[in-house]
Amino acid sequence: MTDTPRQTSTEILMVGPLLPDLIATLESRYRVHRLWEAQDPAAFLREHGARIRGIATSGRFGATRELIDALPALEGIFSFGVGYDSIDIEAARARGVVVTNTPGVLDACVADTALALMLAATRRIAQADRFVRAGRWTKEGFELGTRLTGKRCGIAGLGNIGRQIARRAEAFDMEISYFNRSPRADAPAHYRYCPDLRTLAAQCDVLVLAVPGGADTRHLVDAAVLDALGPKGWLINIARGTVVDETALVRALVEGRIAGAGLDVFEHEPQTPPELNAMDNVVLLPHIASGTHETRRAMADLMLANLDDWFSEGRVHTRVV
Ligand code: 8YV
Repeated sequence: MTDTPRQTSTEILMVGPLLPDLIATLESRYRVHRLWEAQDPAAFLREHGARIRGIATSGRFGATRELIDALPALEGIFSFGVGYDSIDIEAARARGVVVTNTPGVLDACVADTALALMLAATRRIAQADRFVRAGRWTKEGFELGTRLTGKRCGIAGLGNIGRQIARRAEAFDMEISYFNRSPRADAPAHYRYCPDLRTLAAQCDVLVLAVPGGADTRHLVDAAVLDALGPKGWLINIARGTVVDETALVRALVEGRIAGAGLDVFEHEPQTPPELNAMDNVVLLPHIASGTHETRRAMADLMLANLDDWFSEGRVHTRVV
């Protein structure tokens, strides 16, 4: 993070705690209000809301219409993360408020995590680790896993992250098919396009979700898609919990209608369905796909560049609206 002159008269509202380094940098440059520490957020907004010109937030904390409406001087919402489904984009657009996110810088790490989940689930890596730690190796053999190399990989959402997942899966000799709103002209010719998700699920061994969250993709993966994936199929989700009907997923796993799953995201984070916590064919991560020192730093730098350049020059780098 580079130093810029202190601009402490500009007031920023931070919705929830971002990285400590990022908070420190923002506090050295702006007058930052910590909404999550306010005992009565509504009273806090009534008192300070009229002076706040920027919101600093993330995919986790978002920005509701109610919050946007409570800030009459708001110019911009600066989010730490690529997904903006938790930000009310229509409310921002209606008010002419700029919204920025952090695309590009996290694609590689998120794709790495997708591959880690694919391997961990099919090869039972987390389960094998638990087996050794429990001292069971000295007494019994460990169950065989499923080979990943050479299997068919179906990717829902061939955006920048989906593309990086496909490249990595190809290194495991996997055949690539994808579902997208429309075929991607820039996709390699040997990637097969599937116009509907159920067909893709029926034609792959591992279905990886890399679509954006939000109303358009809510419960895209339902019981019918899971049944198309079938008892030998694996579901990997590094997108958003809302993309999957979690009740249908739990039922499919309990009934053995799919082989297993690798999940970084959930419908009601940080809650995970208790049934899944007890299953060995499921790998559960606490939403860490972009969680490396390098990538989180790059996300913080990009978010700061958007925020600083907006308040000093009236321009941003990665604008959503
Ligand atoms: C972050 C993410 O963990 O970029 C996203 O959309 O979900 C993750 O990279 C998140 O933004 C932090 O809340």
